[in-house]
Amino acid sequence: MECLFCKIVDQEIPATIIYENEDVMAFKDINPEAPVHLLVIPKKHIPSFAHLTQEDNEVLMPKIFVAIQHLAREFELEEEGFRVVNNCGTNGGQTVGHIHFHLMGGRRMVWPPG
Ligand code: IU
Repeated sequence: MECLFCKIVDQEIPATIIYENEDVMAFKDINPEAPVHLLVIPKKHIPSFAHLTQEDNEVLMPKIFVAIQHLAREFELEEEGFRVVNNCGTNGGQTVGHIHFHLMGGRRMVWPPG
């Protein structure tokens, strides 16, 4: 198995895991671009947003968004705001082929992203 994030899920390579339930995991981005920079992923291997099935959309994605909301609260990001990012595919700038959502906060973001 070559997927780095699957290896993090299986704890074969280290990560600072912040949150975990049966379906979802969140860990600190190894190269943070904001004071809070977490990656929220499904444990199931899905290569990108473009690969989500209808069942993923109905069953898994709500769990991802509940986890993001929980983490935004836990890291006290709600009052000042935060950003949730999914990079999909080559043009989206995706570099790891396991769908992930960046939860970033603690500084003022700029728009548009590069
Ligand atoms: P992207 O959306 O695919 O570009 O984001 C991948 C992120 O994964 C990026 O911010 C990396 O810093 C991060 N990351 C990580 O946290 N741990 C790793 O072992 C690897 C990448 I490889």
